[in-house]
Amino acid sequence: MSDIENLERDLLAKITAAETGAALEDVRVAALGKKGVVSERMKTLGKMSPEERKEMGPALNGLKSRIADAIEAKKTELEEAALNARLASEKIDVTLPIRPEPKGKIHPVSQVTEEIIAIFSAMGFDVAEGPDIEDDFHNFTALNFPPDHPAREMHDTFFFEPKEDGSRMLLRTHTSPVQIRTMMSQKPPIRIIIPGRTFRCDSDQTHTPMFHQVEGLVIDKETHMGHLKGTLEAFVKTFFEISDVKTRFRPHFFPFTEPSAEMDVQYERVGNEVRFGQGDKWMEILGCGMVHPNVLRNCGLDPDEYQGFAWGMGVDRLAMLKYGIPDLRDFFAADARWLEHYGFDAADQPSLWAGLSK
Ligand code: 2U9
Repeated sequence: MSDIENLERDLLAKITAAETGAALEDVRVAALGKKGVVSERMKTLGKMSPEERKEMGPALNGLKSRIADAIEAKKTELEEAALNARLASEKIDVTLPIRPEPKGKIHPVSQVTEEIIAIFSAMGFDVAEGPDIEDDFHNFTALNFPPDHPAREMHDTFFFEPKEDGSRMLLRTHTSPVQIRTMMSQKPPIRIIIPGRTFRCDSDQTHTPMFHQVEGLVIDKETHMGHLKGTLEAFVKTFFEISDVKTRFRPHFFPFTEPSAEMDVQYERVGNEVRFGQGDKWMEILGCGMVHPNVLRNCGLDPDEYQGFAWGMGVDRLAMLKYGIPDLRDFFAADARWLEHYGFDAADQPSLWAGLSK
């Protein structure tokens, strides 16, 4: 057997024996590196006679390329083996029950917020968010509040200390500034809902200084009250999980919508329980209206081209109504026993296909 055949057999045996990428790299350097055995042999070609070179040239080139191919093939084999080993070791059985049992519950406010997001997401709405600390323009002026509107006064709004220029930042009294920011930065069509904390200087059995809202906004061409009614009626049916329910829209006033309305839902009280979709009483659920032309103009939109509707609802109150929770103040008392009773399982994410609430 020729010298080259012996060398090839020796190198192929070393390649086969390499068990790791590092060992294989050592074999490669020892064979094909600058001072490797094959490279050293190649260097001898220059000193050979033309006849010798004619024979040894192709033989050495063939050896070099077969060794390089064998190293490449072995490299792929080692990588595949490593990946398979990793996949086998990281295998998990997702059908196993959670152990230990999860501790803690999802707060009804978080649960109801997620339910509302699930419903409007299915209708094609995006979720938008914005800062809790706002300026007067985004919280009031852009929303068509006149300069002397009572809601700007100290008894309603938490103001910060005035800045050097006399302007005062404030804790947003509603999530509506987020709609203003969205309209000023995005081109219609806009379909958003805005869940978030809001703040008003108010505290009694039915009011807390911090509460939660979800507001919504649709801006498009040729939007009208029919779209508003259809959207909100569909929401109420899905949220309260009733297929048939009467609603009524009572005229109201908000500076940012014209016309404005409050939406009432038919209900009946059975013992301590509120049952929606039956009876002859009316419960106010949310406020709504067509976006005021001044608000559109304040955001750089032409009211002759674009119209829209908006609504706002209190999440805390909706949670009390849906889940029969009697006192609002308990929501924020951080009482673990209350949460154990009224809270929700973390594994039960609300969705329209798997059920909104368990
Ligand atoms: C823009 C234009 C219009 C949002 C709206 C209401 C009606 C409303 C209350 C419900 C219960 C607040 O939590 S609550 O006390 N909200 O009645 N909100 S229309 O209208 C907007 C918002 C933004 C640019």
